[in-house]
Amino acid sequence: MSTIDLQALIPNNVHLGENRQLQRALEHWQPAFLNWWDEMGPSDFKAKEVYLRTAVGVDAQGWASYGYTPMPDYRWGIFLADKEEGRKIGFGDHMGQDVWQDVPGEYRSTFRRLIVTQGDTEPASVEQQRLLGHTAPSLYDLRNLFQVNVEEGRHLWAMVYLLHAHFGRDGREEAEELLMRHSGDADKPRILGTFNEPMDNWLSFFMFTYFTDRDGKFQLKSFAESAFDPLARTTRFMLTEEAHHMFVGETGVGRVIKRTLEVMKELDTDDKATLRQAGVVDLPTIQKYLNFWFTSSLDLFGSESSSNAANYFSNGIKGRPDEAKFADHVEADSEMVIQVPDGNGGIKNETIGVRNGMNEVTRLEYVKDCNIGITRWNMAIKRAGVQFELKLPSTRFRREVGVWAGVPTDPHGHPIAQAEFDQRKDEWLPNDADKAFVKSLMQRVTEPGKMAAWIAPPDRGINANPVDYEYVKL
Ligand code: BYC
Repeated sequence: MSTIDLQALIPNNVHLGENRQLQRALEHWQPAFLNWWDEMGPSDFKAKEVYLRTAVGVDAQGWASYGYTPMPDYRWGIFLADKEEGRKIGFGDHMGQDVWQDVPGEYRSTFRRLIVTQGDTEPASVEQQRLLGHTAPSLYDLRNLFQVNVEEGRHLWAMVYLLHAHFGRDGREEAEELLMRHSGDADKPRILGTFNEPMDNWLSFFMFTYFTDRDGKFQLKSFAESAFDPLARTTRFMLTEEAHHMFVGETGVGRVIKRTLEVMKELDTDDKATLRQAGVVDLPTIQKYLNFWFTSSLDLFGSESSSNAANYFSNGIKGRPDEAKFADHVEADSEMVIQVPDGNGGIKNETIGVRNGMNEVTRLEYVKDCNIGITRWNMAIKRAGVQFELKLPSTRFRREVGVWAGVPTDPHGHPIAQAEFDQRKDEWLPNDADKAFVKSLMQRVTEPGKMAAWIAPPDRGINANPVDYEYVKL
């Protein structure tokens, strides 16, 4: 097992102390990061003690420690999963060869671009969630928000380490740029669409951690297969932290639904206006938020047919999530069928090479994974005796990237006229009134164990502590 240097200015298990030049470069970037955190991270909670989990190692048994920490003192470090001796490339044209400890020159710019894209999403999400602390529905939720935020900060460190260690001056410049682009900035926005969406309410936060962090899971799993071993090891450890973020999303949405069901039962109604009057989010509105964040996250997988994706796979840069479970790891001539617009308002099948279809393969795995939580939420709705089912919309609905970009369809994926889409979009996606209502519920609750009226308490607290533990000392 690798040794962890926790005393170092930058905690790490990459023997940073043995590479003075790299250490100096990262120590130079560190104040810029802290400055960014100060300006763009969670606003106004700097001095507060938060009950946080901190990564202190990569051993599955005890990789994290829990304790009160003001967020700016969080020990952001560099942790790579342990090296697998003799690891071979598991897919593509270099299959069976030794993995790379450094980036081959011919793939340098591609790796750099992908690492930058991955790195860009991490601080972007912190920026998006910057103001949510002011309207947290409980101290438990406030702590979870901050936990997610500091770990996204650590994931930025993970990518910045790779840029500094393997991409020389270009890498250092890119690392600086990662702190210069900002979510929603008109001049220097974040790279991917979803990460520029505003987020002013906790229902969106829970949908984001359920759907968008899950894209993170699948992209990280694809990198965990990479022939570039330091990238594979970094992302494998990031996945350990990522699981909690999706837990926050799944249980968060589940608790909103639970509370709505309680009030539906109490008042014996499913009338939207009555439920809103009673201060809970009606189920059709939850469906609209789901539609929005799911479809936005679908775009993050890129186009259904992509020569970029084919190159990543052929060259061993990015595999499929859980590559080992596929029968053919080369897919030299294999084909698959995707659905594309036929140009006349219909849908047609198109056969493409599997290599070109890698984004779609990964997207379909993602959709399956998304459905697991939907099934659980629907079970709770059914148990409450309510006739309503949440559903994932079609992967053709409201797309802005890929073959369905800009093609109007209904949530079932049936192509419709633009005029019909424009007329009906308020039925399918949060409209101004929905947004104003959800926002109006966002009132801060700070007494330990108390919850805002629109959300049920969690089943249990963090790290075996009770739900009414003082998770943030305000
Ligand atoms: N918005 O050939 P295509 C996470 C661009 S989330 C704007 O289909 P490709 C996290 C694309 O960049 C995981 N632009 O793309 C979650 C390309 O531009 P260039 C983040 C987009 O390369 C929550 C062009 O369109 N990680 O970790 O096959 C909280 C042509 O597209 C979008 C990664 O994304 C979009 N949605 O695949 C915190 C992994 N989609 O190069 C963190 C790294 C595509 O022609 N990124 N474009 O200028 C990748 O692997 C690939 O870049 C993509 C796109 C899968 C995103």
